[in-house]
Amino acid sequence: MTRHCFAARALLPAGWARNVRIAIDAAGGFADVAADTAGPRPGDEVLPGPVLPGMASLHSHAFQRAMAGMAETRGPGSDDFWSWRELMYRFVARLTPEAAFAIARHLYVEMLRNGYTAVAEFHYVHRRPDGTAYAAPAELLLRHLAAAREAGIAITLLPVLYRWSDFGARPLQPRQARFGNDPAAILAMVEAARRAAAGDADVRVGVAPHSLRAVDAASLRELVAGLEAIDASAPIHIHVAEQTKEVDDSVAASGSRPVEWLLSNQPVDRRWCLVHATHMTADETAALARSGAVAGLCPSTEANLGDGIFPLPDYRAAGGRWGIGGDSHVSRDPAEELRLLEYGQRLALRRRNLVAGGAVGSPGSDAVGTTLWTEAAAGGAQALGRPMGALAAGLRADLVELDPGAADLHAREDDALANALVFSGTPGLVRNVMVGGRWVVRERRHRLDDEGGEDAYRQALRMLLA
Ligand code: NGQ
Ligand code: ZN
Repeated sequence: MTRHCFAARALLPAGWARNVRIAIDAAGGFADVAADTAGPRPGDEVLPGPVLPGMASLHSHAFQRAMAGMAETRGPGSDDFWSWRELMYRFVARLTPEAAFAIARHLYVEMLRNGYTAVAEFHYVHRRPDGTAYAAPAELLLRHLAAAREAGIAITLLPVLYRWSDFGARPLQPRQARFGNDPAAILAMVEAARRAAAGDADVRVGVAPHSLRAVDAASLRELVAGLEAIDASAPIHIHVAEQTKEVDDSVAASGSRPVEWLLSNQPVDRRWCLVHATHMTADETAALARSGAVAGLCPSTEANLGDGIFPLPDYRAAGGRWGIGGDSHVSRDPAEELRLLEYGQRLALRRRNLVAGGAVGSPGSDAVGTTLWTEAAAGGAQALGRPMGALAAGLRADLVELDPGAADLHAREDDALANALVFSGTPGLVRNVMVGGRWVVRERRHRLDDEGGEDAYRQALRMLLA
């Protein structure tokens, strides 16, 4: 049966609209979204607060949530991305399937509360600490599916191919033993995840070659061809050019920069998400934009790890698509990620209001908050391979209603609402969240609040941090 919500104000693909009547079908999709209607009809669920499309987080390593704040003490040398990675490896060595589940479920509920309705889980911890396979090789991957289902967030599962420790097919180091696999093993995980999720409209499965450091050219070709044979439009995500060392090592190994190499050696198109892509030349920036792929920007993690600043104005000017990811989850709030994204550009360029105005696929708005939310939601949807990212017929019914009583939204309309969401710096402006037609957060409450989800997370922390 079709039901209806009535939103006094909603952010539609063409911009903010009033008196929006939203029809939701029995399968959890938007059947119709009509602006400027006469008003709610009897039986409509009235949403007095501003309504926005649900946001996708296009890059997550869920287990890293439990490390947030644990790597902020100066070590013996000069700390950087690579010394952070050593701490992360020590932490991941203790991860159990039960802890992975408890952390992911806790994280996904936190994300929902702030307006994320879907996540791409870039999952590479496949093996036991000693490097042997679990009885079911997709054990840990499928724990994330179970966590997403209990939380009520949509998920795109991306089992990761991690074969080598560096360019030149260097063997894995002992602390990377939990990650290792070959393309056939990853494709078997894709099949296992697809079986576990059969018929579920809120689950998608793709793959992630970890990086050009961790995957050689032949393995990458084999993985992509194998995935295409299973699902020709499935997402493919890869970390690329996050650190200048990777760029230098890539040039030393192949004569090409990482993004340059990918664009000339792989069929990079709209299925692909290049995560970070921080360090690009002007030619790479324009070519990536033309490819139709999504740039996966993770502003809070990139700041935390000292990665650098993505050339977003040039990339957008060339028509580039982009979205946001929580990555190591030092933030779980899309408004905060978007604010940091714009602020990084302001700090680098010493100007203001940089992510605004029209871009490919969006009429654009001069309001930065509206532009950031609209473009990140659309790019995130593409990267997840999930019909979402806008309030529009045919897409999954994912929406976020802000608190109509919040002082920071008071006496504001339209673009000023999105600007307040992103730039007022006030957390907790989200009140209700719907995923695939189901309310998962109501009046800021989640079903698991009363069911001990927090206890399992605390237990995992005690074990991991002991
Ligand atoms: C990861 N994280 O896979 O968790 C990586 C670190 C690596 C980020 N790049 C490991 N932010 O890239 O080798
Ligand atoms: Zn990552």
